[in-house]
Amino acid sequence: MLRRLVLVLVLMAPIGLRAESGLDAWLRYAPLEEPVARRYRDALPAVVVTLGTEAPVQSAKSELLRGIRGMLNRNLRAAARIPSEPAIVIGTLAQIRQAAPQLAAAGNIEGDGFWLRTVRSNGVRSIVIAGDTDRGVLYGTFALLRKIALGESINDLEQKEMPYSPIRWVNHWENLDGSIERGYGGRSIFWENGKAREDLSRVSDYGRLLASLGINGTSINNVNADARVLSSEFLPQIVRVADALRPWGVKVALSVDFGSPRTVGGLTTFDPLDPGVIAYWKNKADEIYRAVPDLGGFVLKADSEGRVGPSAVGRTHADAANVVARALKPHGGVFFYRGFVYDNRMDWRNPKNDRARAADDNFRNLDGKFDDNVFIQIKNGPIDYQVREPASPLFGTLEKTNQVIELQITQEYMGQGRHTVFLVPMWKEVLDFDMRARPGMTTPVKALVAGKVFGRPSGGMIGVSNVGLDESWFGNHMSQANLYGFGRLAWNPDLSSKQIIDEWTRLTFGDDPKVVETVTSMQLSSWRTYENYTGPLGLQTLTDITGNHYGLAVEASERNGWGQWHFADEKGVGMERSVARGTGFAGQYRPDVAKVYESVETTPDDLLLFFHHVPYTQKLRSGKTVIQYIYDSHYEGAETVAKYANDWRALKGRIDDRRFAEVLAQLQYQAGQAIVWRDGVATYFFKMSGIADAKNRIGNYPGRLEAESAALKDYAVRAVTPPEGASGEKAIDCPVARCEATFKYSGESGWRDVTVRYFDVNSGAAKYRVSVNGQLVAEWTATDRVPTRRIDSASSARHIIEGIQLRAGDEILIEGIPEGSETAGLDYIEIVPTP
Ligand code: GCV
Repeated sequence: MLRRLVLVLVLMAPIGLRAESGLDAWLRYAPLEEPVARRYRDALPAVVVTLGTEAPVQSAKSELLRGIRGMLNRNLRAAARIPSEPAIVIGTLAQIRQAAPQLAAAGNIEGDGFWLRTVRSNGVRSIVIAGDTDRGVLYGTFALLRKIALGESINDLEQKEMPYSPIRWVNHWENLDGSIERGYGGRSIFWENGKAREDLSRVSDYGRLLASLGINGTSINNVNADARVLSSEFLPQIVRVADALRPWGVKVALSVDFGSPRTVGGLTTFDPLDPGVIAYWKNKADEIYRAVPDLGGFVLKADSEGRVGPSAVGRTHADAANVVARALKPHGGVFFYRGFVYDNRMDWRNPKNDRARAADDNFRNLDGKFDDNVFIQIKNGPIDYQVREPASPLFGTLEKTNQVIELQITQEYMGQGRHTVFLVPMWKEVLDFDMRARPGMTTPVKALVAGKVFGRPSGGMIGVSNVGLDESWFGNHMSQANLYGFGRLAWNPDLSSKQIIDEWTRLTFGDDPKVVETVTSMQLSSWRTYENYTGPLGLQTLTDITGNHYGLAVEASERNGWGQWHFADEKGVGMERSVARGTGFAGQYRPDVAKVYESVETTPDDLLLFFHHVPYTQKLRSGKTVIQYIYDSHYEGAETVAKYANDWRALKGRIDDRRFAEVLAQLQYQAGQAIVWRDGVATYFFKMSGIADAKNRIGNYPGRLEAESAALKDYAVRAVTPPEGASGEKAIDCPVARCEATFKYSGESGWRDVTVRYFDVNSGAAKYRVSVNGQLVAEWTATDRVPTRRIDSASSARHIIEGIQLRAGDEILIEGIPEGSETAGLDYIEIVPTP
């Protein structure tokens, strides 16, 4: 349905700006407005000199040519020697010192950093892009192009930048068959049918995006690893992908399976202390490095969600990590050992059990036992990418072990590319959070993971990206801001969310002030908005935890071993994690932080229910009760998304038609889903608590007529599971070839908008036809793709028919025509005055 709607909107749009697919993301190099372009043309030399022949430096040169051609409509002349006229000179500092000492200033650059300078020598003005490494040259080039695209002056350049930390990587959870675990932008750019894709041009495009942000490494297969990646036969496939990324300075890493010595190595064990296993890892690393000498290293998910790990053979995580790390060490490789180790079969009846404790419990006693090329890769929060979590205590625990933070760019629990949620503000809260890990200094997470607090040799940030073959990369143009923001923060975590989104918006959609204002304010508020309707106060995302992680299912987290419990009952809600009364999780933090989380009074409202079980009548700092906050935040969230869609609509003609239409469709869909969440969560808690909404909104939906109360021909009424997935807890579906539901309008006469709330499951393409007094007013086919085959909140969709003249007694007939396993389900219609 959504795709059709997009197509219709595209066709209807007036001829405007050229249609853009989103493929170039923030590297569009759109032509600059004439007076601005002229200024840059005057300031820029006509020649570009490239010192060095290394692939990233050559990429820098071609990128510069491409960018200047796109933005300024000028073709720079490429040269290998410094001319006597003004030139842009690009190379490493060492190369520049050798070829043109007059252009190199005293001083140094470190760690993939760059230096942009305007140099006047012998009356000639040059622009020098110097890098510490080849990568630095590339990063400096992208920085110069960004400055031009953002309209910043390049007249007297003196800008030196060094990244905050050496590890700025992304991970990909891509399976060798081309599917992606938790990917929402189509099939894998790397793999197809067990091999690297024939055409790897999208990998190269992706490398370019990564390089523009300073990202220098990526793993290319799922952490739920297929052991085949380590087989000798597969090696040529890895070589091909590494070749496609190398020109962009992006190293490749592999996710490995800890059982590989046995599953593909022909051994009888994978015990890391077994001499045969030690030899297996060493020989394997040697073999891979012979083919890919610049391989970044390995990533491992062990003892987690069914993956084998050292516990199966009575060894520690340190034993496991060090054996693999020692195999990588001679080649300069690093080993990321994921801190995401937990038991997903925990007994929920034991009030001391707590999944949040797992990372710290597993690694605390091993601090100092890991080799120096091992990194514990720690998710931002102690659970699993929920809409709000505190920073993982493990960041503050490890002193003698390297660590990196793992952030999730792909929006697994955050609306899966169907909801716009800009995650940078959330990441910043964690990165800036002071863990109080060392007396006498501030110890924010960003400094801890960079190794700056305890003097570790290295550290950094890893983002789970999972882009796909869709031209928009993520299935939603707005989601690109998360990859952009991740990269910018990995380079410099001190940038503000505002600055990042401002840059991204202008690079992605242009400089029109109304566009910039609309997009930036939407993006900046979008995380809070999403939290408002999916899981406020630290409840975590109230989604289908054991299923698709997308739709609403408040109790899916409960009474199972996955440990994402919120323990809502008649009296109260929240998980008690204090030391005094709960699981003791709060005590895993350093004392100053632990004290804050220990008591209800000092825990911030946003995390209250993460740390404490409280009565629904518990007052928040605002004076509002917890239950009223749950109601209000859901209404507020849904209203805000409706406003996003309206605000976006006002940008028509200011953004190219294609992206305008696609984002509009996405926001309208999100606005519809936010209502489903609002109604479902509010009803659930109303039923559970028995406490009325002070504004009396629950169950009172102006103009809503339930499908189960319509006059039905062949449609059958059915209960929906979980009940909060449908209005009135019921829906109707059609067990035969064609069914009818007739609604009688009993309101005043006038122009009305009619919303039809139906169910669009992913196993068919049912048709709907709507007539008023026998006159057809709308018809559509339900072909949207959402991750459910069931009639539930995830498949809940809406079709709005605007401007119908209705009089009391008019009959609205909906015909449902099932197709495949899609039964033309209906939830309700809602009739409201046309605005
Ligand atoms: C790759 C969550 C996700 C899984 C993912 C896992 C992980 O549980 O739902 O899909 O597995 O995290 O990070 O390993």
